[in-house]
Amino acid sequence: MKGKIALEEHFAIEETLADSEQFFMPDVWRTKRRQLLDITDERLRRMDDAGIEYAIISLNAPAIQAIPDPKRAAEVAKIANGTLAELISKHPDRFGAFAALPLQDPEAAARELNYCITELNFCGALVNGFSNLNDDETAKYYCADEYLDFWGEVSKLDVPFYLHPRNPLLSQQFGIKDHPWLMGPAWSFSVETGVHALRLIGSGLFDKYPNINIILGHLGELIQNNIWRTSHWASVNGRNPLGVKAKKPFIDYFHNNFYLTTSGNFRTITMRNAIDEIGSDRVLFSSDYPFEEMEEAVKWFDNAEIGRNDHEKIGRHNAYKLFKLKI
Ligand code: GRE
Ligand code: ZN
Repeated sequence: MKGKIALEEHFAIEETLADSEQFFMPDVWRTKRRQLLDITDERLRRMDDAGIEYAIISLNAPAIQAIPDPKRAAEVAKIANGTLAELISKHPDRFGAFAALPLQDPEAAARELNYCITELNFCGALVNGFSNLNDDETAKYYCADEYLDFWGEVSKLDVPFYLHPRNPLLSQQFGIKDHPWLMGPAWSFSVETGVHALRLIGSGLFDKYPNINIILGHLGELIQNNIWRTSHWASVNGRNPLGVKAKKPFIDYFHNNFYLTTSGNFRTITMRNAIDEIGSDRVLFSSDYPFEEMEEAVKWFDNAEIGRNDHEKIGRHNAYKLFKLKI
């Protein structure tokens, strides 16, 4: 399929590059490093070959979210967003951008988002899970009341918020102790991100701002497989026994406020499950380059046994509509 749009596609700046090194053997890292720093050379050629017309680029992980000093986090976010705007400026028909946000300081994050959307023409924000504040063992999740004004800005600007994975805090890693392979994309990324998304639902955020759209990668970070059961127990007959603030069953918010992408999860039965659960209007193609290979994503997606209309919707149309693109 030609004309695909992809939206979990990463780059890095010198200040954040090292965050991705841990996931690769040294010889592979040399290649990934080069690919993270490139936007318009190898990446663009491979997009042409893969039938990806347009990619929305975002910073690598955890990057800004793991900078404990809020001032420095805001500085590096500004550098990343400015660099990205400059790098894609000659190819407005091929690249869009997600803002990196210093959510250690909700006001600074709201300001940066506003600037990126209104001045730099960005498509939304991509945030790598919770933010460390002041030290490596503090996690700020965005379900907290102090983030309500930030979400007000997201709602007002009416742009999607991509909740991208990061690893859990060291102190939360007991279950994976001595099994380091469970960290990162193999398992922990999804659990951490899924929990954060459920926290947003339970906080009642989507009752206050019903137009907020959260995007989850990796075909739903495990939530889609369990949402009925989560909803069944967390929303027990509206009795609210567990401090849930959300007014409706969890599954309603999942269906109305979430989009899922295929990033790094190239499995047809999982995509079909996503289509069945959330609807083919809310599933979007993505690759997760350069952490995954665009060619593998595309070969899988283009040949996956789903309806032709679904290929069009998931490969292009849904993103076109969600981001109000004019390419
Ligand atoms: C990602 O961005 O999703 C990612 C990483 C590092 C390793 C694998 C991966 O940031 O999918
Ligand atoms: Zn990613």
